[in-house]
Amino acid sequence: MSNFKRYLVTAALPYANGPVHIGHLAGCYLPADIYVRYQRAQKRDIKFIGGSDEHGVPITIRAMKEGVSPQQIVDKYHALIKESFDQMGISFDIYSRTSNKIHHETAAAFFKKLYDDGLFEEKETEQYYDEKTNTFLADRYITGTCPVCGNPNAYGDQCEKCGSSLSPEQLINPRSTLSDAVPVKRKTKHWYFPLQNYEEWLKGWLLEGHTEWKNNVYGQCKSWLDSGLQSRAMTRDSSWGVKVPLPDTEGKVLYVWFDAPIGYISATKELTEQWADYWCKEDTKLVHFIGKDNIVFHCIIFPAMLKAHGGFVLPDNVPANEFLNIEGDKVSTSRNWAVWVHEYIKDFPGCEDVLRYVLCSNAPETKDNDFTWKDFQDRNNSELVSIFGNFVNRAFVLMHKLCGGKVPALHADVLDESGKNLLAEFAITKTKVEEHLDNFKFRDALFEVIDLSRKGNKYMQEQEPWIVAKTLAENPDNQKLIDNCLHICLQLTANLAIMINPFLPNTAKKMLHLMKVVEKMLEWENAGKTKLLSVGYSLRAPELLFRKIENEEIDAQIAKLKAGLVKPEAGSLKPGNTGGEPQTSDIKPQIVYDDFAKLDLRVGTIVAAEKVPKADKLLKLQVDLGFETRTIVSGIAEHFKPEDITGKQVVVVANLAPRKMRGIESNGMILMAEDKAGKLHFINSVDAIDNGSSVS
Ligand code: B3M
Ligand code: ZN
Repeated sequence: MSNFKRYLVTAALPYANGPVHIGHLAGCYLPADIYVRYQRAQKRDIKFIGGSDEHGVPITIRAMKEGVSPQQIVDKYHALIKESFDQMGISFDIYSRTSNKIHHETAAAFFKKLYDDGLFEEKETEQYYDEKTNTFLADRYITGTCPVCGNPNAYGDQCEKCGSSLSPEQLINPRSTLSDAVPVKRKTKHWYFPLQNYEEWLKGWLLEGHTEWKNNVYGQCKSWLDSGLQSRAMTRDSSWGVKVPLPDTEGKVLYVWFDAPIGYISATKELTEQWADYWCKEDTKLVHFIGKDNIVFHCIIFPAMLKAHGGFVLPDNVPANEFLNIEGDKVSTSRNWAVWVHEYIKDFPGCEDVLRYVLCSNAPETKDNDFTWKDFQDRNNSELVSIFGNFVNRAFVLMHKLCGGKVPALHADVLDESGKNLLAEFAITKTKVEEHLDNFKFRDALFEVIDLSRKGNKYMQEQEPWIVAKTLAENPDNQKLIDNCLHICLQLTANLAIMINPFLPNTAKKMLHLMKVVEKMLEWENAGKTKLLSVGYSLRAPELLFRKIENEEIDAQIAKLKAGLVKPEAGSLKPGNTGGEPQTSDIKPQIVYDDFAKLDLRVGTIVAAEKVPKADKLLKLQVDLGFETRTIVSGIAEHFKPEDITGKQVVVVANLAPRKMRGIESNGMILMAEDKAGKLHFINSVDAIDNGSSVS
């Protein structure tokens, strides 16, 4: 471990075709960040590399569907993703993007070197082509009827209904998802990288040389290698991506999985002139943090590319995580079953560390795990608030009450066993945390830190300084017992700040503030020390580190998730939020008829309207639906006066899960039109319609 001079840590480059969700954080960015913060605290020479993956079919498809250019798509999502990472404290040294010039140059030069060395195979094949949109179609973008189960919406690579894996040729009535055209076969030439030539080398380097890798990673690699590798096309027909750097290759770009990992190299180049030290010197420890769907690319294909090119270090470890499900169901961006990071930050301002805590303590390190809002609440309320936060708070409250607001002395003459044991725990915990972090066991490491605070609570409970205080009149010497207890608890607080810092950096900062010490104290070498705060030093008044999370907040999140209210796009009208900037051309992702059929839309008449106190945007409406009158809270107060809208007819989403806003339960949502300027309008019908009529 220590024979490495420098560390290079990468986290997978997310596709810039949508926002990031908490599964992304748990799978890769959070563990990477914890690892990096820990190494930085150890004063290691380390670079943390990230960026957006801005090429590939998903981005061009998204652009086509939204009627904008791929550049517009990646600009929008790169900015959004970068901001989410910033706010969650993912402390990249650089967060770059693969549309940068330096990346195009680096990736093209890499390809050219392999080409010049004669390492590619050139092959002409027939591929499906959409003549309406002039695009070659990746298998995923062809649909048709499954020959196995008859599902009319099977994909060219797989039928999601029966699970059969397919090739486009097998589909009955194949159609392009882009234009509905019947795809035709066309000849095309591509450059293939013969992975089989690296099979023996990979077996030695990985299967024999890296038996220490996580089981899930090692196992996946082994099964790939055991079933034999094949040539893989490293170019594609597309106008979006890194142009193939060879003559007469108009309309051809590098395969996204060829260029994206090279993005780690280009971003390092962009970051520092010393980039080659990190990439080319053997005493660099290169670690790739990724999710499990990226294992083969990082453990087999990219290392083979690096090996073929020569001159680069190879990954020392690839600690991939499994997936995080949400409320028992797989994350699905198309079904909008996800908790979006930018939404979380809006809904729980100042609670970034809580999410970091929950995602780390429940990280899918060895198997898929489940995130539930209830568990989120429980972990916050019964661990962060009741154990860690409570310990620190009690130490501060009692120190102010019983020790004059200063760090009391430690009196060796009355120091008892439990005090000695707890002091010894500081260093023991430090060692355990180190061992876990060095082995990428983030949950276990975090558990040890929380456990140390649990021990602190237990110690305080046993010592009962508040009871001892009552004996002082009779026995003034007992102040020494109080001093010892609080001295130890405060030194423990300082240790907790250091050890929690990689996990919950904002919390560590707050603790520094309370203790009035500088950031330097957080250096890892200080962990385990028992004299971090000087005797007599006065500390600030207590402030709570964490707040309780209420049932209502959790219910609202569950309702929001279930009702599909969390939309990644701006511009949609939601209760309590009258749109962002309206984006007329920004059509949401396609839905199927079944999605639509779930909505129960009804006509209703607004029979009463009033302002919601202390909420500028909200009106509380009574809407007569014919069969009942509902209370609906709507974010339209800036657009209409209550008296102007009574009697108006509206379309109501009648089966939307109830949601509490400002303490009022809203039972549905009214629909309105929003113009370019963001102004809302009723869509009026000349005829009055019976309330309760359904709209479809
Ligand atoms: N963009 C795939 C993904 O987000 C891909 C990772 C690239 S890492 C070089 O799952
Ligand atoms: Zn099928």
